[in-house]
Amino acid sequence: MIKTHLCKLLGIDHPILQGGMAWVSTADLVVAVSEAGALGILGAGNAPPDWVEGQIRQIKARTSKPFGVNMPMFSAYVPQVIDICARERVPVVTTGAGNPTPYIPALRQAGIVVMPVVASVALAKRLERAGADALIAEGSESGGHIGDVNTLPLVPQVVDAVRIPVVAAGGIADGRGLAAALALGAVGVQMGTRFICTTECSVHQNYKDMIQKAGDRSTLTTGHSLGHPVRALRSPMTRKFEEMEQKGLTEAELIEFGTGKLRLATVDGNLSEGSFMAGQSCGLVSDVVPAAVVVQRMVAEAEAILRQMPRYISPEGDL
Ligand code: TUI
Repeated sequence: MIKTHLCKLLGIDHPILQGGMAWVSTADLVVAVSEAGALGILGAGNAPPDWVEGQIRQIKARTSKPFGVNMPMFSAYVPQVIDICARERVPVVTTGAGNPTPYIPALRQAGIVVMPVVASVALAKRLERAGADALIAEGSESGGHIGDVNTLPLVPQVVDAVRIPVVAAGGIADGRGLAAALALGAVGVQMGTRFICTTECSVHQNYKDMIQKAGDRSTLTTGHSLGHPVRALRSPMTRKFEEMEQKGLTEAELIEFGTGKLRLATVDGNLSEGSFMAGQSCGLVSDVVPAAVVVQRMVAEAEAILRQMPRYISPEGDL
């Protein structure tokens, strides 16, 4: 077992969060991860409030363990989803893709643990002042919408800048990543890509196949011209998007082209048009296993690594 403050804060057995992913982390995956003793997080994305409410009810009917809901700040339904989370007594809310400061008081008042995703030290400091319970420092190795600082430098800088607990995200897919995150001062990790390749994740098989086949250089970022870089697996869609950006198409045209492409990947497995968002850790993922196996493997591997560490400081050395 690896126990940190995160386990106590959230009431979980293992210091591992499954990142909330729109169209990807639906009730089936959330229940599996939470039942495994980590924290499953529903990806609310831009989904209508009725759908989010239905998913939360399904999760509560199938597990009594803690779980979370992630809401990106660009969702059209943020206030309604917050009301639902308060009414349904959702234990944890994570936010992403923006500054959630205006919503923190309402969430805390409802007894919800608030954990915003940050990609910079500046926002980390602001959100600590605004009342966040903990932060998720997400480096640009992550999939989807990202900032511009990598995980290895970002996490310790955020840890130094705030007093609240910090979770590391971006580029982590195994026990080595968990051990490294703890060494950086984080209290745990959040992973997205690794959890896509689980038996309980409901995305199209093509998505899982692409991640399993991917290597270290299989992802790229697009959307820099929009100021919102997105990391995804290289595909016909990302090539087309790159061409359109190079041609200097307007923001509205690029957004129109991009809209709906994530759903084409997750639901339809559309290889030519879908946007298969994934992090650079895709090169570390080579099987599809139950979420509980991901969690158990990861903890066992991190534990073995941490136990071996004293050999580097013993006077005799082991070399
Ligand atoms: O939110 C994410 N990742 C996402 S959201 C998403 S949905 C999507 N669908 C289609 C196209 C594009 C996106 C896919 N992936 N991660 C959390 C995250 N938040 N990463 C970086 C940030 C972030 C960036 C800037 C958080 C705050 C921020 O603040 C800017 C400000 O307003 O101060």
